[in-house]
Amino acid sequence: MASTDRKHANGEDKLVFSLRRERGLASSYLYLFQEFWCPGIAIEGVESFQNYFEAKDSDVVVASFPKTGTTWLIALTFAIVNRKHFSEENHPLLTSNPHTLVSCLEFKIFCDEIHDPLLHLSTMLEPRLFSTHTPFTALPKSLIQSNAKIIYICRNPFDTFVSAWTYFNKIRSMSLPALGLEEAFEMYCDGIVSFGPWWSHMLGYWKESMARPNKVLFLKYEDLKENVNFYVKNIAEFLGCPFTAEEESDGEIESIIELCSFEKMKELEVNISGKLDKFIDNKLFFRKGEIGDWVNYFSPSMINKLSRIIEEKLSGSGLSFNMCS
Ligand code: PAP
Repeated sequence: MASTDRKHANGEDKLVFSLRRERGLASSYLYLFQEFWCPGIAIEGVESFQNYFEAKDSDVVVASFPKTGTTWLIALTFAIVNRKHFSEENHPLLTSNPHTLVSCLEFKIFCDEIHDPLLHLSTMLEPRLFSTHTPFTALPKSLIQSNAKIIYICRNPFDTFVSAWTYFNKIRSMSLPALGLEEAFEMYCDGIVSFGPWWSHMLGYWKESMARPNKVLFLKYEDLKENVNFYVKNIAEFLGCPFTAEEESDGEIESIIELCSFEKMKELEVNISGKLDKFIDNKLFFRKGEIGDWVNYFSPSMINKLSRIIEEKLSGSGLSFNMCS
């Protein structure tokens, strides 16, 4: 891999040193790389993903801005796509965290952990499922030009901020002081957050979903919460594997919803005591799973400020959010 010959600790190299950088919520630095704020440890992974990933038409990629519902959506997608292969009693989602079953392209596949990513990719069974936080504009050409499907999830920016602030403070490097709510909020409002700005991230996928609805399915966390049954069918249809009348009458949709529900996943032993990649406790992916928890954190001035930014950044796009349940 071309990037391996310029590897340094923390993923930093010559290219990285030339980039503008700011402190991240969880890492020493976020770098302004290809017009988004990339964590130092992900730059090599994103570059290798861009340079070496060869999409197959059957691929399915779940894309998201961090903390918007990735874990839930990859669980649902995995369960929908593989529903013929596993029974309810011995389903892999009962013993594995969804992030272990559906690997992140820039953090897992194209990073040091997998010795030969291309060999690994070539041996994966089809359809291959992946996740990514990479913005649409930075995706590899091969993924954009192929018939591979992308399912994107986003979430109202208020809850996304609270989820990110609580999560990143827990996984932050111990050498970094915790960021207070106000300080983190200012960074978020400036778009300085992993894979941000968040408005560009969602608008990139939103516009593509409008232009190519068969390529990108754009979902919102709040809509899934309101009517997950509808969206499970929607995802299956989008992926070309709709539920048959028999599957529907056998309660297959309800079983998938139950298996992937916040309450069920949070109580699984693997998600109570397991770890992802030695460093991150699986339990950190399951906090409250609610719409509107932001009301417990936001002051009136924060509400005003973020509302104004949402209005300014999303106006005219047709994209809007339900902020409370
Ligand atoms: P990631 O980007 O690190 O993968 P992601 O899964 O996108 O995180 O977001 C985590 C949020 O989804 C958490 O929200 P909270 O902090 O407001 O609670 C988490 O609780 C929520 N979540 C995780 N799994 C589910 C699920 N099965 N159903 C609903 N929400 C979920």
